[in-house]
Amino acid sequence: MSEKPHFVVVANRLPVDRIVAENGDVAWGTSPGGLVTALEPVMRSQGGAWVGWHGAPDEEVAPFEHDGYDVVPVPLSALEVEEYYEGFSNSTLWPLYHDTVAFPEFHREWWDAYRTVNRRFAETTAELAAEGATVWVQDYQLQLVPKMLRELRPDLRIGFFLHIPFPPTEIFSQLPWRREILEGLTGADLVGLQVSGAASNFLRLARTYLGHRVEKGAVHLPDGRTCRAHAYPIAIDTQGFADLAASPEVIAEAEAMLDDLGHPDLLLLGVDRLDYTKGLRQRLQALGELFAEGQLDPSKVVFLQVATPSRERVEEYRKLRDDIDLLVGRINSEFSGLRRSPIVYRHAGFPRHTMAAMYRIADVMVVTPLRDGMNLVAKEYVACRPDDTGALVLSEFAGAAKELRQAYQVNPYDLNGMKDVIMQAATDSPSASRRRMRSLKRQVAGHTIDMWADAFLGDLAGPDA
Ligand code: ADQ
Repeated sequence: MSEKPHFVVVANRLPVDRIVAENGDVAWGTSPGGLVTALEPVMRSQGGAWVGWHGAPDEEVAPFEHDGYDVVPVPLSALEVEEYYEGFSNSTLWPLYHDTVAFPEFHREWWDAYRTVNRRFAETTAELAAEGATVWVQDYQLQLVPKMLRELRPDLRIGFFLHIPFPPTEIFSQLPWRREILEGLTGADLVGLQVSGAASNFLRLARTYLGHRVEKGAVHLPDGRTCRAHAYPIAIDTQGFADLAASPEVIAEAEAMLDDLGHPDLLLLGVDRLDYTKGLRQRLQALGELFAEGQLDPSKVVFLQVATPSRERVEEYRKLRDDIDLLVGRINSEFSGLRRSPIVYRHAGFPRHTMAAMYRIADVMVVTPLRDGMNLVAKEYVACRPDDTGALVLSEFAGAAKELRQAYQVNPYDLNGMKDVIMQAATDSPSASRRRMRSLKRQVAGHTIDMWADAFLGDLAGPDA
Protein backbone atom coordinates (compact mmCIF):
# COMPACT_ATOMS: atom_id res chain seq x y z
CA MET A 1 0.00 0.00 0.00
CA SER A 2 1.16 3.48 -0.81
CA GLU A 3 0.86 6.55 1.40
CA LYS A 4 -1.44 6.85 4.40
CA PRO A 5 -5.10 7.30 3.44
CA HIS A 6 -6.91 10.61 3.93
CA PHE A 7 -10.34 8.96 3.79
CA VAL A 8 -11.08 5.83 5.80
CA VAL A 9 -14.33 3.87 6.03
CA VAL A 10 -14.63 1.65 9.11
CA ALA A 11 -17.34 -1.03 9.01
CA ASN A 12 -17.92 -4.40 10.59
CA ARG A 13 -17.52 -6.18 7.26
CA LEU A 14 -15.18 -5.51 4.40
CA PRO A 15 -16.91 -4.93 1.06
CA VAL A 16 -15.20 -7.99 -0.41
CA ASP A 17 -15.62 -11.77 -0.17
CA ARG A 18 -12.89 -14.28 -0.72
CA ILE A 19 -13.30 -16.52 -3.75
CA VAL A 20 -11.13 -19.64 -3.85
CA ALA A 21 -10.72 -21.11 -7.33
CA GLU A 22 -10.48 -24.85 -8.00
CA ASN A 23 -6.72 -24.60 -8.39
CA GLY A 24 -6.52 -22.94 -4.98
CA ASP A 25 -6.00 -19.38 -6.24
CA VAL A 26 -7.52 -16.75 -3.97
CA ALA A 27 -9.29 -13.70 -5.35
CA TRP A 28 -11.53 -11.08 -3.75
CA GLY A 29 -14.90 -10.20 -5.23
CA THR A 30 -17.24 -7.38 -4.22
CA SER A 31 -19.90 -8.77 -1.87
CA PRO A 32 -23.63 -7.91 -1.88
CA GLY A 33 -25.61 -6.29 0.99
CA GLY A 34 -27.17 -2.98 2.02
CA LEU A 35 -24.06 -1.27 3.34
CA VAL A 36 -21.76 -2.36 0.54
CA THR A 37 -24.33 -1.51 -2.09
CA ALA A 38 -24.41 1.94 -0.52
CA LEU A 39 -20.73 2.71 -0.07
CA GLU A 40 -18.81 1.03 -2.89
CA PRO A 41 -19.36 3.80 -5.43
CA VAL A 42 -18.24 6.37 -2.86
CA MET A 43 -15.07 4.44 -2.03
CA ARG A 44 -14.17 4.06 -5.67
CA SER A 45 -14.63 7.71 -6.45
CA GLN A 46 -12.89 9.03 -3.31
CA GLY A 47 -10.07 6.49 -3.01
CA GLY A 48 -8.92 5.65 0.47
CA ALA A 49 -9.04 2.68 2.80
CA TRP A 50 -11.74 0.40 4.15
CA VAL A 51 -11.20 -1.20 7.56
CA GLY A 52 -13.36 -4.24 8.38
CA TRP A 53 -13.58 -7.93 9.17
CA HIS A 54 -12.94 -10.26 6.24
CA GLY A 55 -15.48 -12.87 7.28
CA ALA A 56 -13.32 -15.80 8.42
CA PRO A 57 -12.74 -16.32 12.17
CA ASP A 58 -9.32 -17.04 13.68
CA GLU A 59 -7.42 -15.81 10.66
CA GLU A 60 -5.14 -12.86 9.96
CA VAL A 61 -5.18 -11.43 6.44
CA ALA A 62 -2.64 -8.84 5.28
CA PRO A 63 -3.94 -5.54 3.84
CA PHE A 64 -4.29 -5.42 0.05
CA GLU A 65 -5.60 -3.23 -2.73
CA HIS A 66 -8.97 -3.79 -4.38
CA ASP A 67 -10.69 -1.74 -7.07
CA GLY A 68 -8.58 1.32 -6.41
CA TYR A 69 -8.70 1.46 -2.62
CA ASP A 70 -6.91 -0.20 0.28
CA VAL A 71 -8.59 -3.06 2.12
CA VAL A 72 -7.48 -3.46 5.75
CA PRO A 73 -8.76 -6.65 7.39
CA VAL A 74 -9.38 -6.74 11.16
CA PRO A 75 -9.14 -10.27 12.64
CA LEU A 76 -11.85 -11.73 14.89
CA SER A 77 -11.59 -14.94 16.88
CA ALA A 78 -14.38 -17.52 16.70
CA LEU A 79 -15.41 -16.58 20.24
CA GLU A 80 -15.53 -12.90 19.29
CA VAL A 81 -17.73 -13.66 16.30
CA GLU A 82 -20.06 -15.44 18.69
CA GLU A 83 -20.07 -12.78 21.42
CA TYR A 84 -19.46 -9.47 19.64
CA TYR A 85 -21.18 -10.17 16.32
CA GLU A 86 -23.88 -12.82 16.77
CA GLY A 87 -24.29 -11.88 20.43
CA PHE A 88 -24.14 -8.20 21.29
CA SER A 89 -24.60 -6.82 17.76
CA ASN A 90 -27.26 -9.16 16.45
CA SER A 91 -29.02 -10.52 19.53
CA THR A 92 -28.85 -7.42 21.77
CA LEU A 93 -28.61 -4.25 19.67
CA TRP A 94 -30.43 -5.38 16.51
CA PRO A 95 -33.70 -6.39 18.24
CA LEU A 96 -33.44 -3.51 20.75
CA TYR A 97 -33.03 -0.91 18.00
CA HIS A 98 -35.88 -2.45 15.98
CA ASP A 99 -38.67 -1.82 18.48
CA THR A 100 -37.86 -5.09 20.35
CA VAL A 101 -39.83 -7.03 17.71
CA ALA A 102 -37.70 -9.93 18.99
CA PHE A 103 -36.57 -10.09 22.60
CA PRO A 104 -33.11 -8.52 23.13
CA GLU A 105 -30.72 -10.55 25.27
CA PHE A 106 -28.34 -8.85 27.68
CA HIS A 107 -25.14 -10.69 28.59
CA ARG A 108 -22.16 -9.06 30.26
CA GLU A 109 -19.60 -11.19 28.44
CA TRP A 110 -21.08 -10.14 25.09
CA TRP A 111 -20.63 -6.51 26.12
CA ASP A 112 -17.00 -7.17 27.09
CA ALA A 113 -16.37 -8.68 23.66
CA TYR A 114 -18.11 -5.73 21.95
CA ARG A 115 -15.78 -3.34 23.76
CA THR A 116 -12.68 -5.37 22.96
CA VAL A 117 -13.51 -5.61 19.27
CA ASN A 118 -14.46 -1.93 19.01
CA ARG A 119 -11.07 -1.08 20.53
CA ARG A 120 -9.31 -3.22 17.94
CA PHE A 121 -11.10 -1.40 15.10
CA ALA A 122 -10.21 1.95 16.68
CA GLU A 123 -6.54 1.00 17.10
CA THR A 124 -6.23 -0.32 13.55
CA THR A 125 -7.74 2.90 12.20
CA ALA A 126 -5.58 5.10 14.45
CA GLU A 127 -2.41 3.49 13.10
CA LEU A 128 -3.55 3.72 9.52
CA ALA A 129 -5.05 7.17 8.94
CA ALA A 130 -3.05 10.14 7.66
CA GLU A 131 -2.73 13.29 9.78
CA GLY A 132 -6.06 15.13 9.78
CA ALA A 133 -7.80 12.36 7.79
CA THR A 134 -11.57 11.94 7.57
CA VAL A 135 -12.84 8.71 9.09
CA TRP A 136 -16.37 7.47 8.50
CA VAL A 137 -17.49 4.80 10.97
CA GLN A 138 -20.49 2.69 9.99
CA ASP A 139 -23.31 1.19 11.95
CA TYR A 140 -24.42 -0.38 15.19
CA GLN A 141 -21.58 -2.88 15.54
CA LEU A 142 -19.06 -0.06 16.05
CA GLN A 143 -20.73 2.57 18.20
CA LEU A 144 -17.81 2.81 20.63
CA VAL A 145 -15.24 3.47 17.91
CA PRO A 146 -15.73 7.27 17.58
CA LYS A 147 -14.78 7.96 21.21
CA MET A 148 -11.97 5.38 21.30
CA LEU A 149 -10.54 6.71 18.07
CA ARG A 150 -10.71 10.33 19.20
CA GLU A 151 -8.76 9.48 22.34
CA LEU A 152 -6.02 7.94 20.20
CA ARG A 153 -6.11 10.48 17.38
CA PRO A 154 -7.62 13.87 18.27
CA ASP A 155 -6.49 15.24 14.89
CA LEU A 156 -9.01 13.16 12.92
CA ARG A 157 -12.37 14.31 11.60
CA ILE A 158 -14.77 11.55 12.68
CA GLY A 159 -18.21 10.82 11.25
CA PHE A 160 -20.60 8.05 12.21
CA PHE A 161 -23.62 6.76 10.30
CA LEU A 162 -26.25 4.48 11.79
CA HIS A 163 -28.02 2.40 9.14
CA ILE A 164 -30.69 1.08 11.47
CA PRO A 165 -33.25 2.94 13.60
CA PHE A 166 -32.21 4.74 16.78
CA PRO A 167 -34.84 3.82 19.35
CA PRO A 168 -36.83 6.14 21.60
CA THR A 169 -35.96 6.60 25.28
CA GLU A 170 -38.49 4.02 26.51
CA ILE A 171 -36.68 1.27 24.60
CA PHE A 172 -33.06 2.45 24.60
CA SER A 173 -33.16 2.81 28.37
CA GLN A 174 -33.32 -0.96 28.77
CA LEU A 175 -29.71 -1.21 27.72
CA PRO A 176 -27.46 -1.71 30.76
CA TRP A 177 -24.61 0.02 28.86
CA ARG A 178 -26.67 2.95 27.53
CA ARG A 179 -24.25 5.60 28.85
CA GLU A 180 -21.20 3.97 27.32
CA ILE A 181 -22.91 3.67 23.93
CA LEU A 182 -23.94 7.34 23.99
CA GLU A 183 -20.43 8.37 25.05
CA GLY A 184 -19.01 6.28 22.24
CA LEU A 185 -21.21 7.98 19.64
CA THR A 186 -20.63 11.51 20.90
CA GLY A 187 -16.95 10.97 20.16
CA ALA A 188 -17.93 11.74 16.54
CA ASP A 189 -18.08 15.25 15.07
CA LEU A 190 -21.21 14.26 13.17
CA VAL A 191 -23.69 11.43 13.75
CA GLY A 192 -25.84 10.65 10.72
CA LEU A 193 -29.16 8.85 11.04
CA GLN A 194 -31.71 7.72 8.49
CA VAL A 195 -34.63 9.88 9.62
CA SER A 196 -35.07 13.01 11.71
CA GLY A 197 -36.98 11.15 14.44
CA ALA A 198 -33.89 9.00 15.05
CA ALA A 199 -31.72 12.12 15.32
CA SER A 200 -34.12 13.57 17.91
CA ASN A 201 -34.06 10.31 19.86
CA PHE A 202 -30.26 10.37 19.95
CA LEU A 203 -30.05 14.02 21.02
CA ARG A 204 -32.67 13.59 23.73
CA LEU A 205 -30.90 10.52 25.12
CA ALA A 206 -27.53 12.28 25.12
CA ARG A 207 -29.05 15.03 27.24
CA THR A 208 -30.84 12.61 29.56
CA TYR A 209 -28.03 10.18 30.24
CA LEU A 210 -24.88 12.23 29.67
CA GLY A 211 -26.26 15.49 31.06
CA HIS A 212 -24.79 17.51 28.20
CA ARG A 213 -26.34 20.63 26.78
CA VAL A 214 -28.20 19.93 23.56
CA GLU A 215 -28.95 22.82 21.26
CA LYS A 216 -29.72 23.29 17.57
CA GLY A 217 -29.17 19.68 16.61
CA ALA A 218 -25.88 19.23 18.46
CA VAL A 219 -24.56 17.87 21.73
CA HIS A 220 -22.23 20.37 23.42
CA LEU A 221 -19.55 18.49 25.31
CA PRO A 222 -17.77 19.76 28.41
CA ASP A 223 -14.43 19.93 26.55
CA GLY A 224 -15.84 22.52 24.14
CA ARG A 225 -16.37 20.06 21.29
CA THR A 226 -19.71 19.50 19.62
CA CYS A 227 -21.29 16.40 18.17
CA ARG A 228 -23.93 17.23 15.59
CA ALA A 229 -26.75 14.80 14.76
CA HIS A 230 -28.76 15.00 11.58
CA ALA A 231 -30.81 12.84 9.21
CA TYR A 232 -29.24 11.69 5.93
CA PRO A 233 -31.71 9.24 4.34
CA ILE A 234 -29.60 6.69 2.47
CA ALA A 235 -30.30 6.27 -1.24
CA ILE A 236 -29.28 4.05 -4.15
CA ASP A 237 -27.37 4.25 -7.42
CA THR A 238 -30.61 5.12 -9.20
CA GLN A 239 -29.18 5.46 -12.71
CA GLY A 240 -27.11 2.30 -12.31
CA PHE A 241 -30.24 0.30 -11.45
CA ALA A 242 -32.28 1.93 -14.21
CA ASP A 243 -29.61 1.20 -16.82
CA LEU A 244 -29.24 -2.36 -15.64
CA ALA A 245 -33.00 -2.98 -15.74
CA ALA A 246 -33.17 -1.56 -19.27
CA SER A 247 -30.29 -3.67 -20.61
CA PRO A 248 -31.06 -6.34 -23.25
CA GLU A 249 -29.65 -9.07 -20.96
CA VAL A 250 -31.96 -8.17 -18.10
CA ILE A 251 -34.97 -7.81 -20.40
CA ALA A 252 -34.25 -11.30 -21.75
CA GLU A 253 -33.81 -12.66 -18.23
CA ALA A 254 -37.10 -11.06 -17.19
CA GLU A 255 -38.89 -12.70 -20.13
CA ALA A 256 -37.44 -16.09 -19.27
CA MET A 257 -38.51 -15.60 -15.67
CA LEU A 258 -42.07 -14.86 -16.74
CA ASP A 259 -42.05 -18.04 -18.84
CA ASP A 260 -40.91 -20.00 -15.80
CA LEU A 261 -43.61 -18.43 -13.66
CA GLY A 262 -46.27 -19.27 -16.25
CA HIS A 263 -47.17 -15.66 -17.15
CA PRO A 264 -49.49 -14.96 -14.24
CA ASP A 265 -52.13 -12.23 -14.59
CA LEU A 266 -50.65 -10.55 -11.54
CA LEU A 267 -47.18 -10.90 -10.08
CA LEU A 268 -46.47 -9.74 -6.54
CA LEU A 269 -42.88 -9.65 -5.32
CA GLY A 270 -41.12 -9.66 -1.95
CA VAL A 271 -37.32 -9.24 -1.61
CA ASP A 272 -35.69 -9.30 1.80
CA ARG A 273 -32.88 -10.54 3.91
CA LEU A 274 -34.49 -13.33 5.93
CA ASP A 275 -34.90 -11.24 9.07
CA TYR A 276 -37.70 -11.04 11.63
CA THR A 277 -37.80 -7.25 11.27
CA LYS A 278 -38.91 -7.56 7.64
CA GLY A 279 -42.47 -8.63 8.49
CA LEU A 280 -42.48 -11.80 6.40
CA ARG A 281 -44.79 -13.72 8.70
CA GLN A 282 -47.44 -11.00 8.56
CA ARG A 283 -47.03 -10.57 4.80
CA LEU A 284 -47.52 -14.29 4.16
CA GLN A 285 -50.49 -14.43 6.46
CA ALA A 286 -52.14 -11.52 4.64
CA LEU A 287 -51.54 -13.09 1.23
CA GLY A 288 -52.67 -16.51 2.47
CA GLU A 289 -55.96 -14.97 3.56
CA LEU A 290 -56.38 -13.15 0.24
CA PHE A 291 -55.96 -16.47 -1.57
CA ALA A 292 -58.31 -18.23 0.86
CA GLU A 293 -61.01 -15.61 0.43
CA GLY A 294 -60.67 -15.66 -3.34
CA GLN A 295 -59.74 -11.98 -3.49
CA LEU A 296 -56.62 -13.19 -5.24
CA ASP A 297 -57.12 -16.13 -7.58
CA PRO A 298 -54.40 -18.71 -6.85
CA SER A 299 -54.58 -20.00 -10.41
CA LYS A 300 -53.84 -16.59 -11.90
CA VAL A 301 -51.73 -14.80 -9.32
CA VAL A 302 -48.17 -15.51 -8.21
CA PHE A 303 -46.42 -14.14 -5.15
CA LEU A 304 -42.66 -14.44 -5.68
CA GLN A 305 -40.68 -14.11 -2.46
CA VAL A 306 -36.89 -14.23 -2.37
CA ALA A 307 -35.13 -14.16 0.96
CA THR A 308 -31.37 -13.95 1.35
CA PRO A 309 -30.05 -16.33 3.99
CA SER A 310 -28.94 -14.25 6.97
CA ARG A 311 -27.36 -14.75 10.43
CA GLU A 312 -28.10 -18.45 10.31
CA ARG A 313 -26.21 -19.23 13.50
CA VAL A 314 -28.53 -17.03 15.56
CA GLU A 315 -31.43 -19.00 17.05
CA GLU A 316 -34.17 -16.42 16.22
CA TYR A 317 -33.18 -16.59 12.56
CA ARG A 318 -33.23 -20.39 12.43
CA LYS A 319 -36.69 -20.34 13.92
CA LEU A 320 -37.82 -17.70 11.43
CA ARG A 321 -36.59 -19.82 8.55
CA ASP A 322 -38.60 -22.80 9.78
CA ASP A 323 -41.69 -20.64 10.31
CA ILE A 324 -41.54 -19.23 6.81
CA ASP A 325 -40.99 -22.67 5.24
CA LEU A 326 -44.02 -23.89 7.14
CA LEU A 327 -46.24 -20.95 6.23
CA VAL A 328 -45.34 -21.10 2.54
CA GLY A 329 -45.84 -24.86 2.49
CA ARG A 330 -49.19 -24.58 4.19
CA ILE A 331 -50.53 -21.94 1.79
CA ASN A 332 -49.23 -23.75 -1.27
CA SER A 333 -50.54 -27.16 -0.16
CA GLU A 334 -53.97 -25.63 0.14
CA PHE A 335 -54.12 -23.48 -2.99
CA SER A 336 -51.78 -24.98 -5.58
CA GLY A 337 -53.16 -26.23 -8.83
CA LEU A 338 -51.62 -29.37 -10.30
CA ARG A 339 -49.17 -27.33 -12.33
CA ARG A 340 -48.67 -24.16 -10.39
CA SER A 341 -48.28 -22.84 -6.84
CA PRO A 342 -49.40 -19.37 -5.85
CA ILE A 343 -46.27 -18.74 -3.79
CA VAL A 344 -42.84 -19.20 -5.31
CA TYR A 345 -40.32 -18.98 -2.49
CA ARG A 346 -36.56 -19.04 -2.87
CA HIS A 347 -34.28 -18.93 0.15
CA ALA A 348 -31.24 -17.60 -1.70
CA GLY A 349 -29.28 -14.53 -2.67
CA PHE A 350 -29.26 -13.49 -6.33
CA PRO A 351 -26.95 -11.40 -8.47
CA ARG A 352 -27.97 -7.82 -9.03
CA HIS A 353 -29.08 -8.36 -12.64
CA THR A 354 -31.51 -11.04 -11.49
CA MET A 355 -32.89 -8.66 -8.87
CA ALA A 356 -33.36 -6.04 -11.59
CA ALA A 357 -35.20 -8.59 -13.75
CA MET A 358 -37.55 -9.39 -10.87
CA TYR A 359 -38.25 -5.73 -10.18
CA ARG A 360 -38.97 -5.27 -13.89
CA ILE A 361 -41.71 -7.87 -14.03
CA ALA A 362 -43.36 -7.34 -10.63
CA ASP A 363 -46.75 -5.64 -10.84
CA VAL A 364 -46.86 -5.09 -7.09
CA MET A 365 -43.80 -4.87 -4.84
CA VAL A 366 -44.62 -5.73 -1.23
CA VAL A 367 -42.24 -4.19 1.33
CA THR A 368 -43.72 -4.60 4.81
CA PRO A 369 -41.06 -4.44 7.54
CA LEU A 370 -42.17 -4.10 11.16
CA ARG A 371 -39.31 -1.63 11.55
CA ASP A 372 -36.54 -0.73 9.10
CA GLY A 373 -33.90 2.01 9.16
CA MET A 374 -34.52 2.83 5.50
CA ASN A 375 -35.13 -0.15 3.14
CA LEU A 376 -33.29 0.01 -0.14
CA VAL A 377 -35.43 -2.62 -1.85
CA ALA A 378 -38.34 -0.16 -2.08
CA LYS A 379 -36.11 2.37 -3.86
CA GLU A 380 -34.51 -0.23 -6.14
CA TYR A 381 -37.93 -1.36 -7.32
CA VAL A 382 -38.92 2.17 -8.27
CA ALA A 383 -35.60 2.76 -10.05
CA CYS A 384 -35.98 -0.44 -12.11
CA ARG A 385 -39.49 0.23 -13.41
CA PRO A 386 -39.19 0.65 -17.17
CA ASP A 387 -42.18 3.05 -17.27
CA ASP A 388 -44.71 4.49 -14.86
CA THR A 389 -46.42 1.17 -14.19
CA GLY A 390 -46.11 -0.94 -11.07
CA ALA A 391 -47.17 -0.35 -7.49
CA LEU A 392 -45.18 -0.16 -4.29
CA VAL A 393 -46.79 -1.34 -1.06
CA LEU A 394 -44.65 0.05 1.74
CA SER A 395 -44.73 -0.22 5.51
CA GLU A 396 -45.05 3.06 7.32
CA PHE A 397 -42.39 1.72 9.72
CA ALA A 398 -39.65 1.77 7.08
CA GLY A 399 -37.52 4.91 7.01
CA ALA A 400 -38.22 5.02 3.26
CA ALA A 401 -41.89 5.77 3.98
CA LYS A 402 -40.90 9.29 5.03
CA GLU A 403 -39.71 9.99 1.49
CA LEU A 404 -41.83 7.65 -0.63
CA ARG A 405 -45.05 9.32 0.38
CA GLN A 406 -46.92 8.19 -2.71
CA ALA A 407 -46.39 4.51 -2.03
CA TYR A 408 -49.40 2.45 -0.93
CA GLN A 409 -48.54 2.70 2.75
CA VAL A 410 -49.52 0.02 5.26
CA ASN A 411 -49.32 -0.78 8.93
CA PRO A 412 -48.00 -4.36 8.80
CA TYR A 413 -49.50 -5.13 12.22
CA ASP A 414 -52.97 -4.45 10.83
CA LEU A 415 -53.70 -7.54 8.75
CA ASN A 416 -57.04 -6.38 7.41
CA GLY A 417 -55.62 -2.99 6.56
CA MET A 418 -52.66 -4.60 4.81
CA LYS A 419 -54.95 -6.90 2.78
CA ASP A 420 -57.06 -3.92 1.70
CA VAL A 421 -54.04 -1.91 0.62
CA ILE A 422 -52.49 -4.83 -1.30
CA MET A 423 -55.79 -5.22 -3.13
CA GLN A 424 -55.96 -1.50 -3.79
CA ALA A 425 -52.43 -1.55 -5.21
CA ALA A 426 -53.34 -4.55 -7.38
CA THR A 427 -56.59 -3.13 -8.74
CA ASP A 428 -56.22 0.66 -8.78
CA SER A 429 -56.98 2.42 -12.05
CA PRO A 430 -53.95 2.76 -14.31
CA SER A 431 -54.12 6.55 -14.10
CA ALA A 432 -54.15 6.55 -10.28
CA SER A 433 -51.30 4.12 -10.02
CA ARG A 434 -49.25 5.90 -12.70
CA ARG A 435 -49.62 9.14 -10.84
CA ARG A 436 -48.15 7.52 -7.74
CA MET A 437 -45.31 5.83 -9.61
CA ARG A 438 -44.37 9.03 -11.38
CA SER A 439 -44.02 10.81 -8.06
CA LEU A 440 -42.00 7.93 -6.59
CA LYS A 441 -39.68 7.98 -9.59
CA ARG A 442 -39.08 11.69 -9.21
CA GLN A 443 -38.16 11.14 -5.58
CA VAL A 444 -35.76 8.28 -6.27
CA ALA A 445 -34.17 10.03 -9.25
CA GLY A 446 -33.64 13.22 -7.27
CA HIS A 447 -31.96 11.59 -4.26
CA THR A 448 -29.04 9.35 -5.13
CA ILE A 449 -26.30 7.59 -3.24
CA ASP A 450 -23.61 10.06 -4.31
CA MET A 451 -25.78 12.93 -3.09
CA TRP A 452 -26.19 11.11 0.22
CA ALA A 453 -22.46 10.66 0.67
CA ASP A 454 -21.72 14.21 -0.50
CA ALA A 455 -24.25 15.65 1.94
CA PHE A 456 -22.82 13.71 4.88
CA LEU A 457 -19.17 14.28 4.02
CA GLY A 458 -19.81 17.93 3.17
CA ASP A 459 -21.37 18.53 6.59
CA LEU A 460 -18.61 16.55 8.28
CA ALA A 461 -16.01 18.78 6.65
CA GLY A 462 -18.02 21.93 7.42
CA PRO A 463 -18.00 24.07 10.55
CA ASP A 464 -18.93 22.64 13.95
CA ALA A 465 -22.15 23.65 15.64
P1 ADQ B 1 -30.78 -4.41 5.16
O1 ADQ B 1 -31.51 -4.75 6.41
O2 ADQ B 1 -29.95 -5.47 4.60
O3 ADQ B 1 -29.91 -3.07 5.32
P2 ADQ B 1 -32.14 -3.24 2.73
O4 ADQ B 1 -32.05 -1.77 2.85
O5 ADQ B 1 -33.43 -3.67 2.15
O6 ADQ B 1 -31.99 -3.99 4.12
O7 ADQ B 1 -30.96 -3.74 1.82
C1 ADQ B 1 -30.93 -5.04 1.35
C2 ADQ B 1 -30.04 -5.12 0.12
O8 ADQ B 1 -29.80 -6.48 -0.16
C3 ADQ B 1 -30.71 -4.51 -1.10
O9 ADQ B 1 -29.74 -3.82 -1.87
C4 ADQ B 1 -31.23 -5.72 -1.87
O10 ADQ B 1 -31.22 -5.57 -3.27
C5 ADQ B 1 -30.28 -6.81 -1.46
N1 ADQ B 1 -31.00 -8.10 -1.40
C6 ADQ B 1 -32.05 -8.41 -0.63
N2 ADQ B 1 -32.46 -9.68 -0.86
C7 ADQ B 1 -31.66 -10.17 -1.80
C8 ADQ B 1 -31.55 -11.42 -2.48
N3 ADQ B 1 -32.38 -12.45 -2.23
N4 ADQ B 1 -30.57 -11.55 -3.40
C9 ADQ B 1 -29.73 -10.52 -3.65
N5 ADQ B 1 -29.78 -9.34 -3.06
C10 ADQ B 1 -30.72 -9.16 -2.14
C11 ADQ B 1 -29.62 -2.18 6.41
C12 ADQ B 1 -30.83 -1.56 7.11
C13 ADQ B 1 -31.75 -0.89 6.10
C14 ADQ B 1 -30.97 0.16 5.31
C15 ADQ B 1 -29.68 -0.43 4.76
C16 ADQ B 1 -28.78 0.64 4.15
O11 ADQ B 1 -31.54 -2.55 7.85
O12 ADQ B 1 -32.87 -0.28 6.75
O13 ADQ B 1 -31.75 0.61 4.22
O14 ADQ B 1 -28.92 -1.08 5.78
O15 ADQ B 1 -28.57 1.67 5.05
